[in-house]
Amino acid sequence: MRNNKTITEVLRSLALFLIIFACFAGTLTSSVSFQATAETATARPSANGHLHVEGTQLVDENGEPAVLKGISTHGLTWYPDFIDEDLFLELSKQWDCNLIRMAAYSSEYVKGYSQQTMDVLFRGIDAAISADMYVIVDWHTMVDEDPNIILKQAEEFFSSVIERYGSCPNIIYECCNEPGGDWTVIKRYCAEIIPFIRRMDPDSLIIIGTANYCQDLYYPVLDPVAFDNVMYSAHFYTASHGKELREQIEKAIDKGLPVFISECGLSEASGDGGTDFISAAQWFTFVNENRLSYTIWSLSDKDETSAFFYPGTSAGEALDEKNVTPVGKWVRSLMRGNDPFSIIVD
Ligand code: IDC
Repeated sequence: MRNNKTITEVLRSLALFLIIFACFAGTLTSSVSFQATAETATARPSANGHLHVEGTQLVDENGEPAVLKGISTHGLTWYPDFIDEDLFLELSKQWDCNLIRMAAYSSEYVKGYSQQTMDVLFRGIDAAISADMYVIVDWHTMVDEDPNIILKQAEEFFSSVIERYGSCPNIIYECCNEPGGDWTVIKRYCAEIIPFIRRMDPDSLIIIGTANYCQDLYYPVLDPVAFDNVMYSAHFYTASHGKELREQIEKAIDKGLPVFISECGLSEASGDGGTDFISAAQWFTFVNENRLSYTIWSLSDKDETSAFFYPGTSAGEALDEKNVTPVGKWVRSLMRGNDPFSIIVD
């Protein structure tokens, strides 16, 4: 028994070493591999490699359009059990997700939970890599935080990731989620953090959080950052936001702004309250028509409407039918490529 455990531990360490080595060598081979099809226009790191931005479109290593669709975790230190290798593999294979976003709350990191944050984050990145998914490393600042004030911690956070994974094609950086302050404040932060990341990972794709809960794209349209290969985030919650925000996003894209829906939800903006699946169908029809990439909140069993699993669900049983909430079922159907207006959940 003891010997078996030791052998498993050795094999696990060896596997991790190989993954990290492959990332550094730029020849990642994951335990599963998928081929993107024209119908879904999705992308997989093993087939499509490093992504970058051309005009307003995300494209793969060969310049072909790439669409990422996936799931956002809840706070990494609050729901660590769902950061699980087997679960990620199932989400990748059974739910057809090619993206997972790791929400590392900066408030937790600065409050003394930096080690816990990094442990769970690394476990999640490893799991995403072995499931052949792209992974967003999200420095999850909130609207009441000026990201400039915690710049040093942000630098420490991103450099730990890059030191470990190098220039891994799976990894996308979200330099801030829903930052506090107006666009001038956010732009000042970008002027520091983007060159910092790029010094270590020059070709990296970076998502920038915009003002007012990522619902204010006009300022970046008028006054974009001075770096290429960046996308600006827009966030929506289907029971709170509608046509007005869609029109704003569409106008921003028309004006040449590359937009990434780094977070959205099927509840009210609080993460709880009612659901609105008609609005969800309208939103995701819009998202698909514009070939936007997105993640949906949240991979958790928190007692709130936006969660995919009922309270008390364990990671091992998360995808069992009885544990998946109506929001989780809707998301699963969407991921599998169904027309948003055809999705009916009980
Ligand atoms: C919410 C969670 C909720 C938690 C709260 C505060 O759903 O359980 O108590 O954060 O930490 C966002 C944020 C995201 C929010 C989510 C729902 O990026 O952190 O999560 N939301 O309110 N922007 C718009 C909505």
